[in-house]
Amino acid sequence: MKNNKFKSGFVSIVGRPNVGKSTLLNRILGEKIVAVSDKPQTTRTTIRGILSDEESQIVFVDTPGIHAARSRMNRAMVDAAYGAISGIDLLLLVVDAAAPRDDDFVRQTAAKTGAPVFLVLNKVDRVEPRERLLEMMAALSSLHPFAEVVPISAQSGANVERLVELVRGRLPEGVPYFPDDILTDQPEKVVCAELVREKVFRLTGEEVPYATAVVVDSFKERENGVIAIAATILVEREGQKGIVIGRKGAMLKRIGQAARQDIERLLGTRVFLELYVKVQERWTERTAVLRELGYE
Ligand SMILES: Nc1nc2c(ncn2[C@@H]2O[C@H](COP(=O)(O)OP(=O)(O)OP(=O)(O)O)[C@@H](O)[C@H]2O)c(=O)[nH]1
Ligand SMILES: [Mg+2]
Repeated sequence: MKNNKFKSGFVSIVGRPNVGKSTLLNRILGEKIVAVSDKPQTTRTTIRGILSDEESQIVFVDTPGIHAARSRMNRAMVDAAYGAISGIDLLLLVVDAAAPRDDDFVRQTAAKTGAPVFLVLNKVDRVEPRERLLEMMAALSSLHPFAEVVPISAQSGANVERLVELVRGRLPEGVPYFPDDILTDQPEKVVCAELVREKVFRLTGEEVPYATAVVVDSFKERENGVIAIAATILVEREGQKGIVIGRKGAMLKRIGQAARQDIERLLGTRVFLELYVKVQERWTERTAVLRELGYE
């Protein structure tokens, strides 16, 4: 018989845009449930990813990158990230080890929580030589009494298991918050919408991703086990609609194919995905739409 008591807790993942927070969550869970792209501000809402085993349940909270927000939607994103800093058991403050240091941000963000803070240096695969990484760890360590300073590569997975071990070691005793067989508290529909949105982020250029939202209109399991999903890609202008559809529908087809593959992997079944594109002017500034999309 085990004499260890069950442990559980909430662990928020925060940091600047594009440092690899969502990549880390997907890596920890071993499944892709949140959107990742090489463009900043990919994540728009807080999303919980749940890691359960016999002795513990860790509820990781992925958050939008903290930045100087101007638009209404971006302000809501940053508010959501700050909202995830309090009332938690542990904070993972992620920095890009290959980017210039951002000491004020690190110091101020770490000071905002009452919880212990792990400083996570991500993208160490891009830091050469090793001495540089050690120097950086030493310099950053002096900014806050961090409970741990952990270098990782979310992309390759290097040291991520070790990070999870350290997180587990910090959890208080407690009961599981969620059933042990779910990866996220988001409905499947919402995860699927995110995976479609990710493809728009990845496959289209500069302006379009930021003008895009995705809503799953229907999600039905057919008798043959195939899941039929219909989703609408919202954009702000006609020109953007043209880009998303592409020449003879080529772009929409690529988006659909890539999204379907991810969704099939996640759901473990064949998927029939139908995509529509709709212009909704200035939706990123409209409260009602932002609410409906869960961004505000
Ligand atoms: N080389 C390298 N790239 C990484 C690593 N982790 C993430 N990336 C890349 O960094 C980019 C941003 O990753 P995301 O996970 O979307 O970053 P994020 O912090 O969630 O970004 P926002 O949601 O915009 O705040 C993507 O192109 C990733 O593939 C890593 O360990 N090494
Ligand atoms: Mg993200």
